[in-house]
Amino acid sequence: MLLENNLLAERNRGFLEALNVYCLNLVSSPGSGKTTLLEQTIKLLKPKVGLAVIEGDQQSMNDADRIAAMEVPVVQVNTGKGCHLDAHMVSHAIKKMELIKDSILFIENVGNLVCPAMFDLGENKRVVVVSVTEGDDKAMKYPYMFESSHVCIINKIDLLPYVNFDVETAKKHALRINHRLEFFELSATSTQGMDAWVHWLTDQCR
Ligand SMILES: Nc1nc2c(ncn2[C@@H]2O[C@H](COP(=O)(O)OP(=O)(O)OP(=O)(O)O)[C@@H](O)[C@H]2O)c(=O)[nH]1
Ligand SMILES: [Mg+2]
Repeated sequence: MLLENNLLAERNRGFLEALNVYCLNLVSSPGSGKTTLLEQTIKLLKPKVGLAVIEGDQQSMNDADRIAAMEVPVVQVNTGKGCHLDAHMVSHAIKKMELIKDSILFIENVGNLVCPAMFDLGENKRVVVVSVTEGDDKAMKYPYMFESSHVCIINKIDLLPYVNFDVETAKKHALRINHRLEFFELSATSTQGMDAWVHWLTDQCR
């Protein structure tokens, strides 16, 4: 089953590469701010580059409605009892959405720090979002997600004065699992730190 997923993921990767679409897979526990981060990223990037989004949730159209409100093409995938997106679901979604050349495709995975780690979707980079309300020990407890990610966003830094979260400790744990991780510390609601993230994104798809 994983082998079949990985073969399909490679096909997705080829399909996207042919269109020069840069694809990011956003993973995190529920509520760490993936959709809010996407909304803010869209605000900053939409004038400069074509964007599209695939939303993964067990149920509801909530996140797709939020993205559609920003006039960005979006497909909602509901996984039902499933706890992650897989390459097959993404393959269907990308064929539905008429992606444009030289654009960025964001995939927001189902909120879950465990299962999505195992499933390559054909993305260029995997981005794990951790918010400061979750505790700074997540990388130790859910190592596979951090091991398989390229970027770690520490979100909700506006709440740091109110919670027991040490940014350096969180980074230290994550780097112990994956020393190549790149970090961004930001607040998707106050927009503090968003510039560095958007700058990195623009650089990546150049
Ligand atoms: N204070 C603060 N709240 C935030 C920030 N980012 C997101 N939130 C809030 O966190 C809650 C969850 O945000 P979402 O963007 O829906 O989180 P999500 O990761 O997409 O959630 P799921 O799709 O359910 O996994 C909302 O109430 C957001 O307003 C932030 O940087 N600071
Ligand atoms: Mg969401």
